[in-house]
Amino acid sequence: MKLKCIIFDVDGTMADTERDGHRVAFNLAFEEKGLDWHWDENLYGKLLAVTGGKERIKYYQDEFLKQQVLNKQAIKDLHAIKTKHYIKLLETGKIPLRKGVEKLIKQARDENITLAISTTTTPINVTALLKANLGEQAQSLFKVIAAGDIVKNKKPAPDIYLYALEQLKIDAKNCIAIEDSEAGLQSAVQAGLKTIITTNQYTKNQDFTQAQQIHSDFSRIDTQLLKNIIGENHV
Ligand code: XBP
Ligand code: MG
Repeated sequence: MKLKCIIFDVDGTMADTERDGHRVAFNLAFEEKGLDWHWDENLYGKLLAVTGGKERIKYYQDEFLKQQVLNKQAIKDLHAIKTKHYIKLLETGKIPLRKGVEKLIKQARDENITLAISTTTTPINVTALLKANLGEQAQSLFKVIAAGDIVKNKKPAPDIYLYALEQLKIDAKNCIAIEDSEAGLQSAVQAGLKTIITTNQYTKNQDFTQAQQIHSDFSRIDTQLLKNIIGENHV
């Protein structure tokens, strides 16, 4: 089976965005809105059980505050402020790509392997992260960027991967997903994708039984390794 496409998750996989990016931006938005909420690193780890920023705010209200401080529209407004702060953090160069990601992107391009993105985060967050780290044209390196509210159900539902595959018009058997979290793994596997995991501090103890391989960084991940997983050159 030929490796035709690599589909990257973004948060936690391409970059360690959660603790020093999204979390910080949420707290800045709470401050700007005059809310006395603060998500410390430990609490944020628990909140990551729910993907999607708006969904995460709702989960915090429902399960931790146990009261509805904000309605749906107020959550949407607060989340827009959070996105503004997150983009600012990216633009000041505070969030680098994980070591090895750029090298893998370049290697895949050289070998004509298509690149795509499948993420829960807001689309502008993805383009800003790519631009800040790979330059103005970075977006064009990826054939498909599937992100955010474009599908109804976020990870662990398979919807965003299924959407990406539909846009790519490449069979799932010819693609490999790279994820960092259990929710992301479930999403990719349910969409029929072989998946490898690169863990981070928040996800290292999650259940990755369904993954092809688990890595703690990108040092051993290259196109040859991905081809071996897909079974390229095997009969
Ligand atoms: C990423 C997320 C996102 C970000 C916040 O999950 O869960 O919710 O934390 O992004 P994944 P927004 O890596 O599995 O895609 O606030 O833009 O939703
Ligand atoms: Mg992730």
